[in-house]
Amino acid sequence: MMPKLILILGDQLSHDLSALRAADPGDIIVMAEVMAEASYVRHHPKKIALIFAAMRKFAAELTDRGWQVAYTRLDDPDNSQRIDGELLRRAAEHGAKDIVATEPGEWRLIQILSQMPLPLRQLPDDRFLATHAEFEDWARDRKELRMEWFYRLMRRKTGLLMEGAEPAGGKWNYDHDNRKPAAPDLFRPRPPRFPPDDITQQVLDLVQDRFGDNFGDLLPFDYATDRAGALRVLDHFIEHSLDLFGPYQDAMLVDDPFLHHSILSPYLNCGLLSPSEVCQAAADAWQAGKVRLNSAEGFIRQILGWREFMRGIYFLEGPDYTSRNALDHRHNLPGLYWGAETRMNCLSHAVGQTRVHAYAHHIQRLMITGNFALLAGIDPAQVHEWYLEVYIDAYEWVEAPNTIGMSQFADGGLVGSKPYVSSGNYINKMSDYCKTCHYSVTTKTGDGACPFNLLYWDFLLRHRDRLQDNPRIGRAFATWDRMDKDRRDTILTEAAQFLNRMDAGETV
Ligand code: FAD
Ligand code: DLZ
Ligand code: SF4
Repeated sequence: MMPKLILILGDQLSHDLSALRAADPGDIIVMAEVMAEASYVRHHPKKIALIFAAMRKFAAELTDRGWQVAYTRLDDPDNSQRIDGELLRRAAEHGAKDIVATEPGEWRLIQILSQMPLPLRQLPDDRFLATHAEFEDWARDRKELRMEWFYRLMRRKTGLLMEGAEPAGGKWNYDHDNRKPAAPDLFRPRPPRFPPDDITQQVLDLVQDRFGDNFGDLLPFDYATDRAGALRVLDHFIEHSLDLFGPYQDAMLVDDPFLHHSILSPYLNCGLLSPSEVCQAAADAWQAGKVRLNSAEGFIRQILGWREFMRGIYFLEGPDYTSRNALDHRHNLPGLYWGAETRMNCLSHAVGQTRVHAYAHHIQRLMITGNFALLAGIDPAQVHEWYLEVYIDAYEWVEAPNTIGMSQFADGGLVGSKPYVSSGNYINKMSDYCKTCHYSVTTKTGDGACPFNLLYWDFLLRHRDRLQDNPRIGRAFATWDRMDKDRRDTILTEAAQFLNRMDAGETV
């Protein structure tokens, strides 16, 4: 029998992948490190290293299980440097006429695969908990798509944290017990680290050589690169961090980039862990009395709710979603996002840790880098590209709805019911950044005024027509209207001056 080709992409490293389940003995598994994928944006070097090292180790596991794997390394002389090119080359090599793939997580690659000159079946990616059809059915005829309602559907579907038809403890959402600031604590557990083995070291040398100029520090590299390591990270999180995840999930500290976060997105998103096993582990820990319910529920909601909801939106909205710009924002992304000096301590730290770890937690992404870009009116396409480049867990299906939708409101309110904007006050409440900042968070205008304070009003006023009737943000306009006219003029003048300095490339 003629063999089929079975494609496995760098973020599909799961042994129960639908394409693998469709494989017959004798089929050829195709995996390829290619420049087209490694350079469609200038990924953080740690992201490329994680994917290549994990791909090589996954391929070795498949070989051990008896599969025939045609693996292309980036520097193989015959590498066509494209996924479609490698499929065609392997098809010619093995006399294969059919290809089976699991649907990629990006429209760009779905289109490339659907234009192949050979018959290619794209199977559903059933590692997710909701199918496209389920999300479409849920979304159809709804005036507003709100994560909370979708999440309840998913709780019922999976039975996670359910007591019969009722949510465990009587409530669906325990967020009011969360959102506490954190104090520095030397004894807070750190995620496990994995010193590079030989395979990872070879990849690190390659990545240093080929992608060393991309933004971000390649070394030290201590992420896990196989399923066994990813499982250790999961166990460690459940054992040591989950119990306090809920209360401190919105907190930010200069000296602790990880706090009680799980750092599981790198592994979930490349396939080394499945969302259902991670959610189940958290539910089991609560059932065993090891962690509080508000933490287990808050954590499970991020995966069962937000992660699935974001994927649903990406596939519902189609390929043009990433070019939305509902607020018509046009400023260029300032150099401070690439590490140019800034006096804003919060941004300096959020970008700094992103450079080092290719990681920032949700509130840093949303309320520091995202908030500033939104307030300053940065072109959302540039913001989207930045997030896709700099984070180790960034793939378009999850990054785009978070950036274009939740963070930049560029979809006009599809993902979020209001723009996530705040003045410096929120940042001061939830972090220790302001204590050592050049700017003063309590100063609203004049010398040393925190830029978030100025830009917050400038943003609201620029979009007054759209926002003043929004029940979640409209009240701010009453505060503005009560302000003294001179003060209002000063705020808007100083905000404009700030943006001019930013656009001119001055240190702000
Ligand atoms: P934890 O705080 O421990 O949360 C547990 C898990 O929940 C995460 O691993 C993740 O899988 C899931 N999760 C939490 N929030 C979200 C969310 N909003 N959307 C989807 N999943 C979520 N997440 C990505 O996985 N890839 C991205 O490219 C990405 N880009 C983002 C861009 C912006 C502008 C914002 C605001 C958020 C983005 N997120 C992204 C969501 C979130 O910030 C990360 O999932 C989270 O910080 C990953 O760290 P963690 O594993 O320690 O998460
Ligand atoms: C992100 C990425 C990178 C950096 N490199 C590769 C690669 O060389 N080969 C591969 O198969 N996949 C890679 N990936 C992941 C793909 O870009 C990813 O499958 C798509 O973006 C869809 O999510
Ligand atoms: Fe950021 Fe303003 Fe606080 Fe400085 S004072 S850290 S700019 S919020």
